[in-house]
Amino acid sequence: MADQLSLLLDSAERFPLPNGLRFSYGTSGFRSDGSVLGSTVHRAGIVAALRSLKTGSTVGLVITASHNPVCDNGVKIADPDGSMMDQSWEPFANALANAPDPNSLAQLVLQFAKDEEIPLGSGQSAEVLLARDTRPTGETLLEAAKQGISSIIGTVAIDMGILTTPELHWMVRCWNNGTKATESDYFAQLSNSFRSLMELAPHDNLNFDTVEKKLIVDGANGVGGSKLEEIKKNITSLEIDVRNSGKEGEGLLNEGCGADFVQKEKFAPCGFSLSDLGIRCASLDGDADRLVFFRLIPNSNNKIELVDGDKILSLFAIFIQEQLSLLEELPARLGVVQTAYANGAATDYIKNLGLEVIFAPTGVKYLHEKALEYDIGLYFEANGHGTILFSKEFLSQLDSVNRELSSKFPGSKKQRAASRLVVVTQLINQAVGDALSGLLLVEAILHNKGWSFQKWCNLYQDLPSRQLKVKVADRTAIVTADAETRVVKPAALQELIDIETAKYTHGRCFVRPSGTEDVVRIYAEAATQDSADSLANSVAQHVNHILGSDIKT
Ligand code: G16
Repeated sequence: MADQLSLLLDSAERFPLPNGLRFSYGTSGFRSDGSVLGSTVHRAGIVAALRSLKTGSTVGLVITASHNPVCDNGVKIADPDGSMMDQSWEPFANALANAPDPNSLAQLVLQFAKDEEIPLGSGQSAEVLLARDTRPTGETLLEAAKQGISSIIGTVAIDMGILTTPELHWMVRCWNNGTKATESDYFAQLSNSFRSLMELAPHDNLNFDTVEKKLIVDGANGVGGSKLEEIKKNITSLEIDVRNSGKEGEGLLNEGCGADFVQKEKFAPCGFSLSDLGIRCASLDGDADRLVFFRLIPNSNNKIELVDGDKILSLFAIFIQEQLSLLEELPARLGVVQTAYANGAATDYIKNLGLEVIFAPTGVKYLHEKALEYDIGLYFEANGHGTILFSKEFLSQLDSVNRELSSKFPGSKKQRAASRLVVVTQLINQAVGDALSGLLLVEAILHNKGWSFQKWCNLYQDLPSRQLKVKVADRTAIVTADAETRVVKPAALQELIDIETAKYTHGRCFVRPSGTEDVVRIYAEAATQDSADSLANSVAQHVNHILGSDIKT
């Protein structure tokens, strides 16, 4: 233990806590300006190493600030199954990130190891897979993470390179399932399963719309564009044109582009113009864990028709439900998880499909947890972050049904439905929301259904909505409840929101502190766009008045 203590002290000495700053493991790990994150990432490395020791499995650590501006950076930890780190470890991660000096840091580690019965210094080995996105501060922070990891005796850090967040999560899951998968395995899995699903499209549907082969993808000038360029080399049935791929001269990460910009502003990203009218387009965020689709509206100054996470979710739900309806021998409990940001029209639509819908607070870690309660759990945030989870039991039943049908009734409708489901389980990234795997699944489903983009858009009409953000002195002054639909502190704010909301037909409004930016977010929905705008604005004024702020869209 003496060796362990001195190793920790030496290492921590090199990464002092910046003066006057506090760090908190938020919606998606630690985030801040990249230049102040050295100590935080170093300490996150220690947390990851301990997590690996505790679980006796490989864990992951990824350095990214996803949709945030290029000057920001962040770090998140992936658990052995590829999901976000168990929330019960967040208080320790927070305490460690804010430990004032090496001594208190080392004491926290030793005490936590004792409390959690972590075999620290016992000779047990541990392993952390590392990745980062393309941010300029990434390389230095990666080094900080490596040093944090190697300050726990017996832990090995394996650098997997520049990856999307979902790639790293997927690899962690594979490594713990016995396959030391690399990036080329990821590319192969996505392109092979995409091809298989395309080939499983029914040939007997004469009512097919023509599904345009061309797709333009906005890569947010992040890490996803170049990965998609690789994947598309093995895909012939789609013509993918990647824009904002992060190459020299194409623009800044997430600036005027990317899924967050497209979904919130409802404008085409930079690099898109009138010559793209009529073409199906998609947008990834900076680390390619979010996905939305859109199409330019003619004569509208670059306004777009948006297909957000809710509509992606609806498409996935319909497709899975359709396959299951052909397979009465495969009963499954399907559940859909959304957040308060889900458009009211989307929730109604999914409920009308006969599906169970439940709500979770913002942040995939919360949605993922709920989706695990079903045989098939589909979750999506309106911002395009989501995936589909299949329980182990369901997967094994599906496998045996598929084998039996393939041997007894090859080529039958039922057998093809079972095969489609099998391929969906391979194409979708079950570790975490993944824009690239989601994008290919959308494309393959549209092809299977013979649906044009228009038909998909027409599934239901979104209620008009508006999102605003307000910079406040202390966003933590807002405390919410009921999956963020109500403010419990300050209580006066909720009373004002209720009064404003009651003024509008189909009015709905909530506010919440962001977990990734220093702002309070406001969401409003109403029967008309003017009403949604006006509701959002008046609530923003109240937030402004109560908390002292500065309104931003
Ligand atoms: C992260 C989470 C998302 C969540 C978003 C919310 O996104 O991964 O699940 O929806 O934060 O951000 P905020 O709390 O600021 O509204 P990302 O893409 O930045 O990792």
